[in-house]
Amino acid sequence: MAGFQQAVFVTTAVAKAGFSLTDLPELVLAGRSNVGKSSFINTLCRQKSLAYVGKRPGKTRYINFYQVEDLISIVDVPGYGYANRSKTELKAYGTLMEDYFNTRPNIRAVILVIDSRHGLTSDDEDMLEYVTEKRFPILIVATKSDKLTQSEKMKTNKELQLRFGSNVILFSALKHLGIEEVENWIMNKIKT
Ligand SMILES: Nc1nc2c(ncn2[C@@H]2O[C@H](COP(=O)(O)OP(=O)(O)O)[C@@H](O)[C@H]2O)c(=O)[nH]1
Ligand SMILES: [Mg+2]
Repeated sequence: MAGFQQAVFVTTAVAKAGFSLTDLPELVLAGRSNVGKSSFINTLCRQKSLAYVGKRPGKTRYINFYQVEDLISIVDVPGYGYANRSKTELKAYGTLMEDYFNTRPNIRAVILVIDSRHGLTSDDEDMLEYVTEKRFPILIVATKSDKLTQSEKMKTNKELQLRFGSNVILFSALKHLGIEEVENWIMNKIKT
């Protein structure tokens, strides 16, 4: 497996009817809005603009489906924790997420992308609880680690490892750190 270089964008879904028709093993990417999910996808797939990277904290309301050859489907679900969401928007978000998690039989693992500077926020804890209940393998990717000093990195790593064991990887899209570890983790969970 020569990495995820051959990834392509498949489709964007605003609702259940638009979900990708693939039956490939599926990897879900979840995280707060603006945490660096799009940058993570681009870095993992060694592409500059496969996924849209926002300049300002954005409201990505849609589910984006990507595919790596005939191996794996990568699904970027909408970022949460965006402050100025109306009740209607929050309800639509909940429906879309429920529809996604309840209708996809091939989900193999969930990557929860967090900000390495902040650890898990209460929104992250909610998401973690949600996917833990569904019994998916979970990887914590702590991104933007380039913003940490060496000693902060060690401290963060230690804290996260105490809780999540080997299912933690410090990552940086900017410095391209953690890519191989992530690839290995994914391949281990995907192969059956
Ligand atoms: N320093 C640094 N900035 C990052 C990193 N990953 C993402 N960013 C920045 O964080 C902002 C949000 O990134 P984006 O990938 O669009 O986040 P998303 O909303 O979770 O998809 C952008 O300004 C990125 O350039 C990283 O590893 N290091
Ligand atoms: Mg994004």
